[in-house]
Amino acid sequence: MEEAIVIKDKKKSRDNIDYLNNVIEAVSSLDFFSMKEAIRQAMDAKVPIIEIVKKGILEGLDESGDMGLILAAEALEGEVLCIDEENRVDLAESRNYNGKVVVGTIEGDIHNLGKSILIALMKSYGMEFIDLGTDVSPEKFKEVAQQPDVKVVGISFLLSSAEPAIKRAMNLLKDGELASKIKVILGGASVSPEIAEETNADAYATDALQGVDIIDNWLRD
Ligand code: B12
Repeated sequence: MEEAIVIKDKKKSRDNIDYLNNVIEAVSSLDFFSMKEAIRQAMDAKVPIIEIVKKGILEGLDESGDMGLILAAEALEGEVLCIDEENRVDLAESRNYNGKVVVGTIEGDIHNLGKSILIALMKSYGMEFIDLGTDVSPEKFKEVAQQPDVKVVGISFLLSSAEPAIKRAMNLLKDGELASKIKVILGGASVSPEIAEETNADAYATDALQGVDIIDNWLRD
């Protein structure tokens, strides 16, 4: 408790680098509550989320490995759920996006941490999205993509055994009128240029930072 007060007192004199160093340190320490606190403080100080991810969490992960990665993604997700209009600081001016993004992890796959990071970034950009969760059937992706305001579908894919489901989903999404209404981006550790090409995906990203920039461009077309 006392420590939290000391940290707050120092807040004004620190710049973004100090906040980011705190995030790196917290992630390296594998202490979940320190991670949440460091992420929250950086957000309160209006350090852009994209920087928190890129120059904080991802740097800290170099030292903390898989367990750090799991905890950090969970911590980020928790804090990012609290982002409101005022805290959308990543962009100099607010952008008028035309359309929503649907995101989900493909059927058979329950990994959700990468998707959470993507959502955190989308939220900080002020994008509207529908999160379908994990283990999402190709039919469900199609059903929701048909909603009139949906313009982008993002599919997360970590398990290589889910490849047949990815292909099925892409067949449904790239069929008929739906194909010209929406764009599809594949993401996650199992994505490859070959799969993206073979399935006619509009884009792929193995990194949420690239992914959010691609989506940002599409929603402003
Ligand atoms: C954490 C984890 C788990 C956790 C998941 C917890 C959770 N809530 O998500 C648990 C323990 C549940 C788990 C279970 C399993 N796992 Co696992 N898991 C991992 C691990 C260690 C990290 C994955 C992760 O969260 N990464 C962190 C995030 C931030 O990275 P990311 O997902 O790649 O996302 C980034 C980008 O890819 C991108 N991104 C992700 N999605 C999207 C989507 C879009 C649209 C865009 C644009 C970008 C994007 O943005 C993120 C940030 O840049 C990986 C190994 C590794 N180091 O990658 C294995 C791994 C993915 N798991 C694996 C396996 C095999 C399993 C199990 C089958 C194990 C088992 N025998 O039970 C089960 C499968 C359960 C299932 N049905 O899905 C294998 C997959 C191998 C393969 N190629 O198929 C891996 C690679 C481990 C290994 N080396 O064998 N796992």
